[in-house]
Amino acid sequence: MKLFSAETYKNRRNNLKKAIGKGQILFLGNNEAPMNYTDNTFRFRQDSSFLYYFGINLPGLSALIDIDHDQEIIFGHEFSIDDIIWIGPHESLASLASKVGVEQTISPSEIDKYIFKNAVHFLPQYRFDNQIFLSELLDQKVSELKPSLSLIQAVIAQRSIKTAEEILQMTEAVNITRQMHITAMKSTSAGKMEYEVVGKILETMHGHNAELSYPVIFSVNGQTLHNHYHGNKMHAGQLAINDSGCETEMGYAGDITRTIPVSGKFTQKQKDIYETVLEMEVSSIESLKPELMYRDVHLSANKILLTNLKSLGLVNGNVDDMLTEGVGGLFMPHGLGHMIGLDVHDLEALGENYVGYRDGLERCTQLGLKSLRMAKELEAGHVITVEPGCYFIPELISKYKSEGKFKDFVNYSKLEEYLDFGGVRIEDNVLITESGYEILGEVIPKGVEEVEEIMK
Ligand SMILES: [Mn+2]
Repeated sequence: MKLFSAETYKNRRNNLKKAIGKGQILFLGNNEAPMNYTDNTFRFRQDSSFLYYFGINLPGLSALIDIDHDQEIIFGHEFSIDDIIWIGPHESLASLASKVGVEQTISPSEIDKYIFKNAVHFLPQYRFDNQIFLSELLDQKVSELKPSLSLIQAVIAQRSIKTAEEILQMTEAVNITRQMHITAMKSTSAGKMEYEVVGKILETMHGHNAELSYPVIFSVNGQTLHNHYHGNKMHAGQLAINDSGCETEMGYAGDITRTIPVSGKFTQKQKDIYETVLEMEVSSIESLKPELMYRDVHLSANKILLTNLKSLGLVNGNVDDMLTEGVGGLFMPHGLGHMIGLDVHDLEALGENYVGYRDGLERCTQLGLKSLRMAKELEAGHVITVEPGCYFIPELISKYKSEGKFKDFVNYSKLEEYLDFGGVRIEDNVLITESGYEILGEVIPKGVEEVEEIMK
């Protein structure tokens, strides 16, 4: 099992203890999740906060930091001979625990002897089995469990700032993801099925001992933002969106999107939209630096979108007025990006608004802005995705047209020509540095000529 040094985990826990001050902190690791019956399970994925503070990538664990008694305990079973018969010999839990700087391992059945029900901080639980476990442990109804706000905030503050060893992991994730994207570019052609390309993407990924950080989005219907259907035959003249990324053995994620022409060559009409999105992406990235509010970057990207759509005759009017009205949401109904780290949408299990918003910065309800997961000021050490897009969603266009929405701005008759266009999205993962930014990983082709060259 790949682990950072014991010092890394100890330092992380010590910083957390300082932030929380007193009481106890309980972290629940994940359990195996049954797929169709108990013994047939989904791929095991450890909880990211558990990984961050305790590193051990095994099911059935929980861990206690008792600040008042200066004690750290990992609760879990040692492997029995029955386990070993089925899964083979394993390093003992006690030995793994000592590698992450924890000297005490205790059977889970003892946990209630160590927990002070009124002094224990815990995070929001997204898995039902852990909700039930906590409910029974603390004698509270599931609906009445109260996660600790101070713990949520402390964990977010800590995990948001990536250290050099984490950046190495994330760079590795992006570099494998890059190979997945180059494979997709090389294996896409007219007449093939989408799933054939998805198969190649997965083959490349598994060949690097990586796993998906989220389900692959590969589709000629890119206007559907999270399209996991891969059953279409691809035709010349279509665009395919490939939004796929992997996580390393240690759980750090990459999240990259490229949009490619099925035929290997962009048409002029596709280029117009593609280069608009590319301009949004590049200019957003180039503006990144600490203290910049990410919501402003989202809005600047929208401004480029509206300016270019205006020159294509798809919208008319004053661009700033359109920005205020939220016209951009019709074409880009999602946010510019999100934090990324051990989770592909990093830390969202703790509450999206705690991650991307702050006191005095409320989430806007306009289409587009309402899906902006990261709005607050950037800090050195943040890693975020920059992923502008432009989509033509027939159902949304026809709804807005029939409601007369944005009728002073949107040229609905010209939009008729784009109803079968699909969509374009381009995404990179970017580290905020003291002096600006750094795109993680080796360059992944995104210029029109570069993409066409690879697809030749
Ligand atoms: Mn993303």
